[in-house]
Amino acid sequence: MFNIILFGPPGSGKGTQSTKLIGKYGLKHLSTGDLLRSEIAQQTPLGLEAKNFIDKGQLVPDEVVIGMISTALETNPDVPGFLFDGFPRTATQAEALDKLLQLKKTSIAVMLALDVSEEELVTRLLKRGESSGRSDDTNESVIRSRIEEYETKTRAVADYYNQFSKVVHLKGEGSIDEIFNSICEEIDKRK
Ligand code: B4P
Repeated sequence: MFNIILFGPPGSGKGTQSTKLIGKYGLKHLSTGDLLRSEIAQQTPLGLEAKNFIDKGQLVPDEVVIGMISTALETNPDVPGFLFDGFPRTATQAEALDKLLQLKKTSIAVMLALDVSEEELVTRLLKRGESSGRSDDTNESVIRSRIEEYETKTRAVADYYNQFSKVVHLKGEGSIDEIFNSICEEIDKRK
């Protein structure tokens, strides 16, 4: 199995690049953002709980997202590998993921971190908010809260994987294809 994490602040292009990467490498895409939005759309108890956090620009509690990922790993036993997008977002989630992957006798090959300036992130997310209908993209103060959550809680995930020399930083500004090519170069070195 070949597993990668696509990492970066909100709006850094994780979702955009993931769509292209699964097409090329056949990995199973696990986006906690997409899974949570699907729970919200179906108005499940989990979705109703998650919505309260997402609408404020806050992270959803660790136990909720770890449970969702655990189920997704169990229900996809025969895939060539996973592409984790937007997960893990806290050090607790990173430790839980390592344990879950150990049970499957596999691990993370590399964490690819997209670096983008804060002003560019805000511009991209407000632009997406014009058409996406996403409650967390339309209000600048909610977007700033999401970036703050990233700075205070999510950056620690890079420190966690740095201990194992698994982090590669890539420029997340430029054309979508330029960024895609630089991600593929890093994956191809390791496959
Ligand atoms: P996510 O769904 O993960 O959303 P994101 O971080 O906003 O998006 P991403 O980085 O994928 O941006 P995209 O490619 O779409 O999370 C949403 C919320 O869910 C979180 O705030 C949190 O509340 C909750 N959540 C999710 N996972 C969680 C977890 N593990 N733990 C706790 N809570 C969790 O790109 C954004 C925009 O930029 C798009 O419009 C795109 O077209 C544009 N763009 C992309 N690349 C570009 C480029 N190169 N140039 C110009 N524009 C570009």
